[in-house]
Amino acid sequence: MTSDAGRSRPFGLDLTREFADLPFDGHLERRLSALGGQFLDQSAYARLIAEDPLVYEVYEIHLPRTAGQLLHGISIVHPGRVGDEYFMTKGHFHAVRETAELYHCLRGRGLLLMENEEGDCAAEELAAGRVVHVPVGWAHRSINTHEHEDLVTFFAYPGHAGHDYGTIERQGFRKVVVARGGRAEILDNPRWRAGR
Ligand code: PAN
Ligand code: ZN
Repeated sequence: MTSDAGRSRPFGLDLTREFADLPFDGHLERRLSALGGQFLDQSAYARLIAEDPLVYEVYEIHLPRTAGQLLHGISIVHPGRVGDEYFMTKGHFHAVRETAELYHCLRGRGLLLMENEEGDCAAEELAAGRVVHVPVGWAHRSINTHEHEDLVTFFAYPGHAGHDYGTIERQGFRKVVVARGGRAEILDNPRWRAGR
């Protein structure tokens, strides 16, 4: 593993190559069991949990988690569904709300679902070449709406942002994205409740 100090020298990454061959410092895998309570169809979740499929992976560059740094890496959401609902990331607010993030979609198709604490919601399309700006104060979750291809994004955010997963774990997002007649539809989340 490369030390943080090693990353004080300039470096470049060729993101057209296989990510497993690139000099990332960390690799995180999240299986379905890490997303308990987030999917609407609890019986579909219970059926799938026996095999506990890999839902998404994150490759990271390790840098100091301090203001001024730009943390970055690659997120890969695999294709799949729980009932009608597409595979997605846990989603989070940044612990320091006044920190933004950029996502650049490299491959695949999906949505970046966002909401803020005032109750505004947004969903921006992710497709190769698209960049999405997550403003300060907006929670974000990436969702793979393709039937069989990975959704691959490059992300970058401030070093001191931190992650607040608890708020979303408790209350979910206000919107859900489901497959309806072969298309992705954004619906109100019937299970959403403020401060749950
Ligand atoms: C991304 C996300 C990554 C995985 O690096 O952390 O896509 O999603 P979860 O963190 O919600 O599991 C990011 O937004 N960092 O701030
Ligand atoms: Zn983030």
